[in-house]
Amino acid sequence: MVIQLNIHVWHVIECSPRGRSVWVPCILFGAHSHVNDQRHSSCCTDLLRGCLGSSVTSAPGTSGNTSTAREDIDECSLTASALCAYRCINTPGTFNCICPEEGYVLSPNGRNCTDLDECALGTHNCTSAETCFNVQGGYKCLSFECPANYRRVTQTRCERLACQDYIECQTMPQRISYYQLSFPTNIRVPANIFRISPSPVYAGDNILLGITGGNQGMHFSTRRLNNYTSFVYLQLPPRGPGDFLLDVEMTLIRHSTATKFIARIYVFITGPAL
Ligand SMILES: [Ca+2]
Repeated sequence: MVIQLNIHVWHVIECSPRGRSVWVPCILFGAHSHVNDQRHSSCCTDLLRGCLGSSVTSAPGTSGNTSTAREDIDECSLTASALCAYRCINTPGTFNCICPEEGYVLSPNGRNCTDLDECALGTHNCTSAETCFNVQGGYKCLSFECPANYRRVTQTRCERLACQDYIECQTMPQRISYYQLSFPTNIRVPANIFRISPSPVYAGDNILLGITGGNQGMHFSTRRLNNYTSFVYLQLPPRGPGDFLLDVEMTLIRHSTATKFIARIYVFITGPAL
């Protein structure tokens, strides 16, 4: 038997191997909503009639009761959390998923929202002196500044020009490097987010790592893997989306000489994927 759902009813009941029934959107079965799988047909017939009542019709050419009733079902209220990743809009006879007005486009499955990469699309408004960095639901315009007595060697790296004496050479970072990363608020903690190690590594190298700025709320900390490898990690779950610019200082002790390096890490915590 082929059961055809009335086109105004966008749900079908799926019969699981254990005999339980669950609501699933008809879209999973295609636009025509045919339930022609033998796995479904035997047990779903009665369930469909029982739950959807007069809205179920039999396909032409098959036996069965036929009704022309057209009662709208508010799919959004029935399964509000399951149908749409962001927001469900009920309409007569069906429903639509929508996405936030900016930063997303509806995914091909009609339920999820895909982030727009404004940097790749060229729809950002960053200046020519800034670098565009794509994040979930938006983008960031970043500027990588080199302080006095440093020269820019790449777009994201500054090298110290000179140091006057031994003390200054020990305390003034030799290099300042910029990095950027992003993750959603529902990240599981603790989570390593950044690995730091000298390159290349020599026998006897030892590094000390510390966060010297930007760690509002003490969300981040450092931990050591071995003498020459450490991590910056997220130790507290984010309370919501937020931006950080962490200053992470690495002191490399090599052949009894200490050299400082600074990693400036932009961290963008965004809302969860839609
Ligand atoms: Ca984006």
